[in-house]
Amino acid sequence: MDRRLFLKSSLAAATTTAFGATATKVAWARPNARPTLPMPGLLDLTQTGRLDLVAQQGRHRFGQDSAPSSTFGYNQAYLGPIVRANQGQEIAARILNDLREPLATHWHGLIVPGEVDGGPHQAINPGEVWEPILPIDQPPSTAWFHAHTHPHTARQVYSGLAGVFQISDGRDDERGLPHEHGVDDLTLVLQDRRFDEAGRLSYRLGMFDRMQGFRGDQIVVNGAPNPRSSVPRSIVRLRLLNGSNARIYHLRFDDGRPMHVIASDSGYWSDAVPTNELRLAPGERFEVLVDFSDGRDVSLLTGPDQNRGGPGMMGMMSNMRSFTTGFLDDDLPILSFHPGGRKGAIDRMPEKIDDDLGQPPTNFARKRRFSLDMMLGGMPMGGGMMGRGGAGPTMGINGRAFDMQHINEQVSLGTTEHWVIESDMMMHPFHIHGVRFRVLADETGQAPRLENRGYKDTVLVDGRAEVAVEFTQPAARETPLMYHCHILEHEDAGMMGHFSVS
Ligand SMILES: [Cu+2]
Repeated sequence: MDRRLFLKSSLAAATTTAFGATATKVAWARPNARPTLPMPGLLDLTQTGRLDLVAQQGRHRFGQDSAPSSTFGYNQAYLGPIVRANQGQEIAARILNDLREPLATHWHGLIVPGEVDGGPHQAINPGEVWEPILPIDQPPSTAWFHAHTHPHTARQVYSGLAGVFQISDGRDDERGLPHEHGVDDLTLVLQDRRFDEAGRLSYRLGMFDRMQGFRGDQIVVNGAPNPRSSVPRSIVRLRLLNGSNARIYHLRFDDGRPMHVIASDSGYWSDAVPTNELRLAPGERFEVLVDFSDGRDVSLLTGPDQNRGGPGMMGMMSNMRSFTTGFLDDDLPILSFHPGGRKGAIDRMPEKIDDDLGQPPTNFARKRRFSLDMMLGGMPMGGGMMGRGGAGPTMGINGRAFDMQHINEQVSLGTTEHWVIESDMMMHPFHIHGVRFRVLADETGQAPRLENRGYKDTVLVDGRAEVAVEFTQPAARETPLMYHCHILEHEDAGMMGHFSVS
């Protein structure tokens, strides 16, 4: 065999081993073949107060010409409906697990007691039903729900078990916000995926995926790769959810036009704040307004995700680094917008959105420290890193992998605490269940960066983040609340803990 050919084929084999599937750009990604943006139906609970979900297996075609993929979804083949409830409602939910494996369904962003939170302690068996009552007692926001079955969260979410949960107070007109679902109010679930040659969804974990979290080379929006969307020539609201397993998005428009941020995870900001780039970590949500009144076509892109590990991890894995360049270093198209002839309801950018957020709390009942640890055991490619019987690396918090039987922290109900979260080697999005918090400090070392203004439930820890957490919901030891890294492969590998509140 010719030496260059030999090198090329052994490189391809090594890449396949390291990543699982090779990165295949499929034909249906051509711009002229781009699908129309799907918009899941709105399941409006504001009159009924009842939420019926069936977790089911399905077959979903990601592109028009692609072979069907085996997927999971809630009430549909892939993803779930967009659920809308009103602030002050009590929702009677009923979730039937029609899969052939256990499933826990967590309400990410709902500030509810531990016994209805849907963490790993509340997994239901195939054929069984879970009926939590959800008190919706929090400000309007874009939350979501997704699989949280330990240690299968990453695969289950990747397969499609996620949906959006909007909380409304019916005051969008007063705020001057667009609110016609699917017209000038678009909910966008951003996910990166890999596909095989036939366009079928692929989730084969290589070593890098276990270490750094799984990243795909194509961005799928609401289940369609790189779609196109017709929008009115006016102000349009985008509700953005990062529903990816590990990718951090750096969102921007290809013509540089601003996004005006009006809300983050847990509610509105006081003012619409313009920015040209928005960082969106796994689990985070933002609502932005975009002005399409000039009628010009424009595309939303994401810049490279650099979260591949710092010097420590890269030193250890440096001989493999060349395999991770390539698709991770490129801009990726997400979604193109095509303003049509019609004008929407809102043609003026609102300035004031909601009440002043006020300063974060300064009085704390307690301070706790959490270090997010990739416990690699100092053995490159060896036993330590491939612990857990060779299934992958072990990860933990404060040196300890998640243990269903061991409650890590006990918190007093009604208190506010100061949590300091630290990371090395990589950035980790840290999510706390059943609460909202304010970010006191982050990697900027001064005032928190734009993304960390406002109330949140997930914060990207780049070295260090400090948050002020309000504990308003009880959680018994049998049904504790969770805190964890939202890189789902890290969570499954043990970077998670749980706490009771009483
Ligand atoms: Cu992590």
